Amino acid sequence: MTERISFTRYLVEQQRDHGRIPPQLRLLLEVVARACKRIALAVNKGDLGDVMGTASTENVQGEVQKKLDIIANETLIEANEWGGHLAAMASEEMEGIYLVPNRYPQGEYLLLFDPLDGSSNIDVNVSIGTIFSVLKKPEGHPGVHESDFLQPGSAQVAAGYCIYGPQTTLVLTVGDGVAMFTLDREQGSFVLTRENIRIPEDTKEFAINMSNMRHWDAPVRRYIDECLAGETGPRGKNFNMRWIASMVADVHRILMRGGIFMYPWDKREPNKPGKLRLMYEANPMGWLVEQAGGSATNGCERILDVQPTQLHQRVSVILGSKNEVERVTSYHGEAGSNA
Ligand code: P6P
Repeated sequence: MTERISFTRYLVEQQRDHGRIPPQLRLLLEVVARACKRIALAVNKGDLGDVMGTASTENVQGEVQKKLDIIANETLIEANEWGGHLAAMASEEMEGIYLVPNRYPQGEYLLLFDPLDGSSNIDVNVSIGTIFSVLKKPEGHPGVHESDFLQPGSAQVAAGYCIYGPQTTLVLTVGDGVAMFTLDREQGSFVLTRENIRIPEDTKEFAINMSNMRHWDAPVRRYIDECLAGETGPRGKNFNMRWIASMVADVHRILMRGGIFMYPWDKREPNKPGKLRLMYEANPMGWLVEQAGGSATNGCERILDVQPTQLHQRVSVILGSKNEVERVTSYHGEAGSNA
């Protein structure tokens, strides 16, 4: 039985007893957790607050912003800009990086986030979430530039998400496995409810948007066709399918019971490697999955080894149960296909 300690105590013990995180990173993560609590309050208001529906603006991705996208983004910026832990932030909702204003002390960390992932589900009351990733600012030069963010996922010092679902649950890794914290609304704090999460290496459950099937390349088509063939096919077992269209919710399910999640390259936009963003979706989720014993690739190489060239670059994502991810990746290898 996991001892129900607070998020703060967990971080203090990671700092003091395990030497995993320095004080400044601990304080940063506590600020992010508090911001997620405030976002949860706004999300939970629904139609009772003026938070539903779309704003009259588009984000850098050209996507119409939901009011809650903007609220979540502003909440994370306001919570993090004054603390002295950060040098700058980057968000799916902002084209350029956000430098900590000069009136505040500059810190040594870079925070990246998708403030509200899955926001197409907001108006239909389906789970959504905040995804975050923490990097260290490179030393040796004054100021902060966008290029400082362009580090591979293997350089992350912390990564996690907060899922706003039937429970509000914060999931975190600092490189010592994956821990989950459930928001206790009576005391207003996150409480450790699971740790040392392990993803089963095999699964019978895949997550992919099947409506794109005609656009996939051959290795993905082969893998899904084999799953659909069931116990009489080459896999010798029947598969189930789930697709929530909210990466946070699909990844959370995989952390809880296994599975494979795929958003692969497809020929609709051949020059784009995929839909999902590397820096603040695939990298944090990829590290969490690896820390829980799973795998995360772009079809050809480990997600965390991809060297970023642009802040908002996209990537194909295949992550989850190790043996299934390796199978799909081997099919790509056989086909010599692009990622
Ligand atoms: P589709 C949400 O917009 C998102 O970025 C991920 O959270 C999710 O997995 C994916 O896109 C859903 O994409 O094309 O199925 O709507």
